[in-house]
Amino acid sequence: HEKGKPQQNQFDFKAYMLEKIKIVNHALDAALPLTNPIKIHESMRYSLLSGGKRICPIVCIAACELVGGDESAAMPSACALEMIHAMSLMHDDLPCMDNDDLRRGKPSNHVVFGENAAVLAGYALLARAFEHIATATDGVAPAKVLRVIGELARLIGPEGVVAGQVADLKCGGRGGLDIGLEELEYIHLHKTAASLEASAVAGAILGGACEEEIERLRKYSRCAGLMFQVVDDVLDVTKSSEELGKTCGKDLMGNKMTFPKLIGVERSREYANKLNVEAQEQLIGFDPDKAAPLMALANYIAQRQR
Ligand code: GRG
Repeated sequence: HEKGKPQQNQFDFKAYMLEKIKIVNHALDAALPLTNPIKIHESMRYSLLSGGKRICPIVCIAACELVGGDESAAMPSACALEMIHAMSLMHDDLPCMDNDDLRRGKPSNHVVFGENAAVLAGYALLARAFEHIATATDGVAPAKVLRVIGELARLIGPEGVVAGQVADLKCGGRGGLDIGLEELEYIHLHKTAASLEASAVAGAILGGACEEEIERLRKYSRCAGLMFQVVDDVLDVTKSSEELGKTCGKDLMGNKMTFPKLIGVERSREYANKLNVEAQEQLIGFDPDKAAPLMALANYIAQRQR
């Protein structure tokens, strides 16, 4: 390959993602068979297997492989992370939370199965996620599996994703427009970045990373997670108004604080770029071939158009 060109330019990110999405989808299907009680399993499978970019599972697997582990060591945790992601989206869509009737272009879980089924299926997915890590992880020292369970529970629990959701609902309740940068970052570091952090840290632990590597991957994922939200906010204001009306009609009313509202579109773009650089800096020192997927993933988050 050409001299002096960064390795990630040669890396076929699209092919990598499509391949990993296929493997993850297959593992998810197998991890949650349709058994009794049928309705609750249908509801769980509806949200788990209805598309999605599978970013958390792929980060988990990529972090594991980056530090020299096998994909198989990370797969049960990768599936668990997607189960948790699916349950958080289901519960987020409920009338008592964000009250969204559409998810991924399809009717939300509670619209199809009813509110009580969506609440129960969410709890069931959360429990199943931890059961799956504990029972399906193979070839990894038990102490590592325990540490993964502890990290994951902490990052999605009352001081993690739940704390982010609480802060988000609280500021939405008072109109949402009187918060500052620090509070907005708090919300997104907890609501969005924490599950990416759990994914990278779990993958690193399962792959046999040393403490320094774990902390680098933690920082990478926090930067990438925050960047995801900054870019999302920028896309919301730059999308054509027609498309905006279709995809996020609620935000059109404007009672939600976003990075562009707080610091403007241009500075939001600069901030996203800064977070991308900071994320990628964490990967310096790793084998560049092995770091290519996470490098490319950060670029993808920075550059995505929808
Ligand atoms: C106990 C985990 C847990 C949650 C309960 C409901 C709730 C508390 C939290 C809501 C968290 C939430 C909805 C965060 C947003 C996460 C996010 C970035 C969603 C969009 O992710 P994408 O774009 O979605 O990766 P796809 O469709 O690609 O999977």
